[in-house]
Amino acid sequence: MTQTVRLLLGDQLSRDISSLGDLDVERDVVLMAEVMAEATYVRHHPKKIAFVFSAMRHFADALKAEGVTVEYVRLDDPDNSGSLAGEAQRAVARHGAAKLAVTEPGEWRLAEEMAGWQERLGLPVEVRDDSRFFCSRAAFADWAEGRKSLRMEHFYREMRRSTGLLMEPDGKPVGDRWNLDQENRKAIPPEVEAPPRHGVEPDAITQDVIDLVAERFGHHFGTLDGFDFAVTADDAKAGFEHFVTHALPRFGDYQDAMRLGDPLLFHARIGVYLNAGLLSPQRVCERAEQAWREGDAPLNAVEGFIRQILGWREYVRGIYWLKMPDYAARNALSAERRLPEFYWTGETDMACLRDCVEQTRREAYAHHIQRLMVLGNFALLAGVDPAAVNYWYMVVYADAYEWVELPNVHGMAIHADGGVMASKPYAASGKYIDRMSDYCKHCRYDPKKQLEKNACPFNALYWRFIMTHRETFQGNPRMAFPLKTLDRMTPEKREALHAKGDGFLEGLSYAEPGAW
Ligand code: FAD
Ligand code: DLZ
Ligand code: SF4
Repeated sequence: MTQTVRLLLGDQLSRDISSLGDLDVERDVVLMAEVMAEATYVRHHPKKIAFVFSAMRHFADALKAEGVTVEYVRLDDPDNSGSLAGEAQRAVARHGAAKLAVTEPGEWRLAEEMAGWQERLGLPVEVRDDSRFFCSRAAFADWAEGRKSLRMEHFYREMRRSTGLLMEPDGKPVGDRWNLDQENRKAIPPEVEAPPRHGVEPDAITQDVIDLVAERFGHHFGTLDGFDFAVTADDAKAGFEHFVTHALPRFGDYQDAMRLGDPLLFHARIGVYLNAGLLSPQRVCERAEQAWREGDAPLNAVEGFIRQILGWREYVRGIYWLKMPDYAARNALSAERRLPEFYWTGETDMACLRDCVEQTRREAYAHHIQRLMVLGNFALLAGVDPAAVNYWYMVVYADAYEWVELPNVHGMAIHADGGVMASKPYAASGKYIDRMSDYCKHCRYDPKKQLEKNACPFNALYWRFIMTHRETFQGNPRMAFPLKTLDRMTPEKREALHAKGDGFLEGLSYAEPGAW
């Protein structure tokens, strides 16, 4: 008799995951299932679905090669029940299992559902901690306990201390500074070429999956053309090594830079692998530190990179589990507008937004500053309903899982959490985008103009945003400068900027909720 059915989810593709910890190769069955419920709870980008299914199939084959009994249910299996619960139910019945073991899922909706499985399936269901993170949910809750503000920087220092990453033996940070962010804000000169990109040609398994996804999910936002994600741990590792050699040395300098038609610049494109379990955050950080210790990359690059993973990634997960489910329902700035249609079509004459949307459709990828300061900034300034913004981000990126998407969007980008994550909104005018990119050179608008016909829409929208929320921001020292600048404007100028912002928003087309 089968002892334990071990359910492995599509983002749990790590050999050392807790659900496989005490695997009995003779008696246990590992269950993996491609199900409609997970492929459609939002209409994910087809490249994300293809990545997940292909990575699942490769992982299952690797387990089988070890002698593990794997029950793999394909999406087009005629008996597929369509949901994880249904597949778990079928598998325990088929094998007469004594227990179901699973590592906790990364999303609240599934964790809630699993809480009822024991009763539904009529056997013990053991939900284990996900130990792939540096910081457990309980340790984060301990850190947060009693604190007035939960700033990433404080958390990050604790994590540096507890892991010893980039630390001197005497407990000081290497280089005597915790954070070199000031050195990570350079614009990228036109003569600096981005390194060649690492990609993997689809093999037969991936090609099969691409065909399946094209048939079933081809109508979702995004294209499958040019699929080049790694789908095995070895290839993801090779992709990361490629980054360490070619991009890490200048990752710090150009972390915030953007360039039209250049999706990656010096970024790693490893979020998709880390979140699915193909890469380990610990090993990635250790490897980056090694590159610095061996003189292959400067400290501003390596500290900046490690901060993203050891700091931001762990911190957003902690916030998510600490604050859910109320967090998702917050709408601190009372934003209620529908999502502009161009987020789906790319049809806008704003060059920055057009490039970011088109790239997102093509790649299921955009780097941080594109997500935050172009796409997110516009949604913030326009006052788009947080639910619509979060839905969009969950759909379009291959690395999107709610535990990491929600705090980044809701908290960082659109300030819907009222300041849990960020002490001020990341609102910016066209000036910021002009400084950090070459987008404005390709745009019919002028980032230096405010009220003229060809004035960059971000400018009026920025001031309209500050005016709309002035009472909320009054007394926030980090908003003192824009509020003072606003006060120095003549009432006529304020009125004209407000009206220009209104007029621009009135002229946009908006997506019907549910249309995508
Ligand atoms: P790099 O710039 O090369 O950074 C390396 C790694 O650091 C990333 O792979 C990622 O694991 C980690 N990292 C960097 N910034 C963050 C961050 N703010 N939060 C968590 N991890 C971070 N990341 C996701 O994984 N999934 C999402 O759905 C997601 N949605 C986002 C939405 C918005 C509005 C914003 C502002 C950020 C979002 N991020 C998300 C964080 C970040 O933008 C992506 O992790 C990053 O762009 C992935 O590309 P990369 O691997 O090339 O990252
Ligand atoms: C993202 C995803 C997709 C598209 N499909 C599946 C699937 O068919 N089967 C599965 O086990 N997991 C899938 N996943 C990943 C899950 O959505 C993910 O485990 C949850 O969102 C929790 O993070
Ligand atoms: Fe974007 Fe404004 Fe620059 Fe055009 S001018 S690319 S809209 S920031």
